[in-house]
Amino acid sequence: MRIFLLVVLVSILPACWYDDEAKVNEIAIVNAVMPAMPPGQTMASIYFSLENNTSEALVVNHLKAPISDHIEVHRNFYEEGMMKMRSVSHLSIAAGSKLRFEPGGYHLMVFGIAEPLKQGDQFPLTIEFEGGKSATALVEVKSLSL
Ligand SMILES: [Cu+2]
Repeated sequence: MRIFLLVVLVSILPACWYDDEAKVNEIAIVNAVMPAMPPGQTMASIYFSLENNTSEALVVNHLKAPISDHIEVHRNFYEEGMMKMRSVSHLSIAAGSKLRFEPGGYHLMVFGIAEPLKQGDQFPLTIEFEGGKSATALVEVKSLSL
């Protein structure tokens, strides 16, 4: 009888672990990086992939990081041959899709950074969505030439 119970437990446990992992990855912020900042600079961009593995569209509601209380979604565009950027007030990520935040496209813009961040620095980024869901990941500061 004891042996039988043990066998049952061992076969159930891996299934539970797998379930937990699937829940953690419902919404994922992948490969989040910020270019290292030159002295005197107070704003910077953040790039990453945002994966929506839920069955509903996600609408970005609020962006949080301890380095700033002012973070916006931006998008680059061309106008008269010049690369410009504008603030995006409504951003929706379709169910089961992935959105890349990358140079020349969508990015997060962080304002009012007190101390320029250096290569190797890290900080947490939280994206809150309408309806109460959220995702958090560590942003790594890297020397990137973009
Ligand atoms: Cu920008």
